Amino acid sequence: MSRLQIKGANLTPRRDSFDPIETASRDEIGALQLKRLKWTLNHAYSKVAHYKKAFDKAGVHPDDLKSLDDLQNFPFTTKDDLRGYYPFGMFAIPREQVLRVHASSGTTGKPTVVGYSRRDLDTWADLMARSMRAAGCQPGMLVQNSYGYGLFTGGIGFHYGAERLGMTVVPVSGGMTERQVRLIADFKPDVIFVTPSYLLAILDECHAQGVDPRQSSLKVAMCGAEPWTNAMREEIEDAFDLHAIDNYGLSEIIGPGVSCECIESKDGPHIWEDHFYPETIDPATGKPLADGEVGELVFTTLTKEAMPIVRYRTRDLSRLLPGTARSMRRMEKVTGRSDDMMIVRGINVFPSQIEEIILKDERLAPHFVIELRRVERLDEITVIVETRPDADNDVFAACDRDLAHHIKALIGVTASVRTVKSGTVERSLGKAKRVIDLRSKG
Ligand code: DLL
Repeated sequence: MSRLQIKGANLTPRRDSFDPIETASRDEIGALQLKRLKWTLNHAYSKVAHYKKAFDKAGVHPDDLKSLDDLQNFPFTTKDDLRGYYPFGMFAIPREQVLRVHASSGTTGKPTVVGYSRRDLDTWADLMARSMRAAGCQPGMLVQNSYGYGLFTGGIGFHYGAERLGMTVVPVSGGMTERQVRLIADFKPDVIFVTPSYLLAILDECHAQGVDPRQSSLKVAMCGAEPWTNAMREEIEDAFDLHAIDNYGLSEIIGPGVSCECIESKDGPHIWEDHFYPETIDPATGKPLADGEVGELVFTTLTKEAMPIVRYRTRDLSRLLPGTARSMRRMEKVTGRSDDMMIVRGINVFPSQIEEIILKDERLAPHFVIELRRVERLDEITVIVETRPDADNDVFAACDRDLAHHIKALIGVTASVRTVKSGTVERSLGKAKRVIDLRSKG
């Protein structure tokens, strides 16, 4: 059966439903970007104290931008810059005209607060609706929205986008996994919006309740908000017999809706370049990289009124690729952040590399955490991974040995492995926490 006809539905969107810019020429896109970039730099410089100071210090003025390449001369914005103006100091319009704020979870230090004008909220809903259409959603479909509602941009961002497209939204939010499974059975949603790791928790619960996930009504899962590999995509698609579509975003830029995969190609998210200008840089030197080279993603907003952002360093590692299903450029699926990277005896290790290796072993489940310890000034990692529920009781020692061997062979690091019983590793309700850093504890 063709992947595009899972459960009998042809989900490829009709070209006449696209926004015109989705099929515009590169010249048209570039011209629009330049016009909007000039506006953004002027808006930021004249309305936000931080940008006035930062541009002046770097010796640049918005009028210096004559071409898109000139953006390279402007300073970066970092999370620390935003934190320094906590809570509302980065707003470019009076607080009274900001209709909504969201904030990052702030697990490390102060949260970062972001604000939206009426026009920003409208743009956001439009871009979410565009993303959903690209993912195979259609007006009239029913969607279970299992992203968390609240300060996190996932739940509410998806909610308004789905309404904008004309879908029926079930705003269940994250958590209460038993109820998630019951609602899937009772309401028969076509689509679920959810983090990939929480979708795995829902899968476990289906098994626990004796529900066959492949018989569910779900045709599409829009997964994002955390790194996940193509191996994980296959795992999810096979388990539920649906299309798992990647969508990417971050609150500082708008939330979800920065980029989204198209169901007909599933080859990395297309960046909605009419609203966000992407660059990649060498994370060590800050030097711009050419398209195709892997580096840190940097985004500049092109239309945001309440909180314009110039050259935001995302810490996400990816590369820019030419458009396929749309003329806007794609980004390679983000499977790691520079701050997730562990350096173990000189070797860079990302949780996603471990995920890929685990998923190749049929005895193991995709539930794992990595403990990082420092022993005599050297970092050591322990991978704690679950067996599949149907695995034999005597496989543990062999799994420990085999996974350690594959990690050594494929990544080059020595890892200890502890294989544990199904259900032992804590499940996430939203973004999974893969690395437990115990280094300060000796
Ligand atoms: O996670 C926005 C979002 C919500 C995107 C729902 C998609 C779906 P933040 O909480 O600000 O915003 O976290 C942003 O999450 O810099 C990435 O490191 C990571 N991330 C988001 N989407 C993806 C993805 C939302 N598809 C941070 N793949 C980003 C990999 C992702 N990482």
